[in-house]
Amino acid sequence: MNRLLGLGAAAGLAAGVFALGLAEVIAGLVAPPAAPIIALGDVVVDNVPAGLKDFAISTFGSHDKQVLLGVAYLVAALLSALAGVLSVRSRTGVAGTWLVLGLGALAAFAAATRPESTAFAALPSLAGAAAGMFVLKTLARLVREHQAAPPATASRELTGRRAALGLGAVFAVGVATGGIGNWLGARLRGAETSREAVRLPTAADPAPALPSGVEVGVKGVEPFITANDDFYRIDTALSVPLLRAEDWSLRIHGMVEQEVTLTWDELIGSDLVERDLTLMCVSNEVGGDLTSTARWLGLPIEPLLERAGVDGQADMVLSKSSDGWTAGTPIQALTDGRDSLLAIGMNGEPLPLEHGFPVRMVVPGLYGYVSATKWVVDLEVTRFDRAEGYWTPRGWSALGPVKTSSRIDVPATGDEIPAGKVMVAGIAWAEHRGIDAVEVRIDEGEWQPATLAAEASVDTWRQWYLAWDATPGSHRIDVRATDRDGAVQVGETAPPAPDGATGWHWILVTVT
Ligand SMILES: Nc1nc2c(c(=O)[nH]1)N[C@H]1C(S)=C(S)[C@@H](COP(=O)(O)O)O[C@H]1N2
Ligand SMILES: [Mo]
Repeated sequence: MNRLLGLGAAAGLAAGVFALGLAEVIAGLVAPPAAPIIALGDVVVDNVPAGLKDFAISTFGSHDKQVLLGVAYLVAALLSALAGVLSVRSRTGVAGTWLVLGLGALAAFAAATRPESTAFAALPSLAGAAAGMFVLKTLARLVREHQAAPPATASRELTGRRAALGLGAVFAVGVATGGIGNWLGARLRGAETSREAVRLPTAADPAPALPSGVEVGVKGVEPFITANDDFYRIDTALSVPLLRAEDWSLRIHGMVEQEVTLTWDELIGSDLVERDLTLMCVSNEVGGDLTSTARWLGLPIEPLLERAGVDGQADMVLSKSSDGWTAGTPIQALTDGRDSLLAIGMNGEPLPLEHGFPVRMVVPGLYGYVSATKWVVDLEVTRFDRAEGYWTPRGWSALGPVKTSSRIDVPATGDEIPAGKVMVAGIAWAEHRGIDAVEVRIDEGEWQPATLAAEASVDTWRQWYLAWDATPGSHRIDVRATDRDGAVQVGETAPPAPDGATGWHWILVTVT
């Protein structure tokens, strides 16, 4: 009996892989986000309680999506095995078939009700489920035939070989089609090809030269400019939106005198500016690494809004991505002269696909969740009392100015360091206000002024260091920053939700 159940579970697993693989290929052909695991995962992402999302980001950071997908595949594997067990236990195996159909229908429903869903969204899951039901029935029959054959007979051996062959073949085909489906999906959308063909124009208004000394030259401190591959990534997109630049356009509408549609050709032919700007995630914990700086190339948003003619009653721009994510940005932050951009370039390259290719928003001074819309395709001029961004109904503040803060990069908690001169160093930020001072204290003693690196602009983070004469023993080191408005970094600890973490970052080191 145990052996029967084991074989049943294996048959279920093989059928599950086959069904998902086939669904993946069809999704690759019609719509990548309609793949069953992606569609169901998207529903989970959009509906998890704020606390759980917060936990996932603080625990897994930029890898939260891989973890979620891993869990989803594990659940799918367990349910497939269950379907297999159910289908070998009875002659008809009807319960297993129903389970597969139910899961397929659920995924089809999820895919069909997504904001970016197309007419064919239900197809991958339904076709996958149908194929899965058929394959599972066949495998279950082979398994039952094998179990029914009298032990130690030729027929026992033959049916066993047949069942093993069937299982292996179905499994292998499933894995192969899954891989092909993914690849096909990306190829057919042509996003990567489109990106490779983009030639960024030189900026009409280049970034000001970096002053010498924006880096303090202490090993272990975050580089001033983050390489694209190291740039933190946070978004709700389980499957990265695959847009082609040449198809892109942005619609500006709502409380405006006249709708404006901006095409890619117009955008890339416009006078572009280049700026170094630091991006910060509201989910960043005290001491966290959900912040990066890049040199962005883009079109200023303010003149675009002027062209549309913004109604005096409007106070928000609701920006929307191709996959339906939204951010609500105060119009003031887009029209007060700061470098709010529709960015197309990141450190001299077209935006990487995961960072919003072909076009994203970047607004100095605001957390990403209320401003930095990637894959942006729509700007609706509206009011905060009429519309809200994606995270607001999920427990996050409608407004998200970045809080003045600082972080110790070296040494790190747990480090053992020899007594004598030790460089304590890190970064501080108060985007769009600027950092005026950073102070460090040892063992909760007097605050001592740290030396600040040169300031690139008020919109970027600033490095700092303090030469500390370390004495043997264990020590606690705290840091706090003061911004140009004279506001000192808040010392009371608060979690990221609803509008950004507070508290001083501190570390514990042992000096020998
Ligand atoms: N389309 C879309 N844009 C988005 C998000 C998202 O989930 N979807 N997340 C925002 C958040 S919360 C942050 S912090 C920044 C992160 O940008 P990055 O991934 O390029 O670092 O993107 C913002 N733009
Ligand atoms: Mo974020």
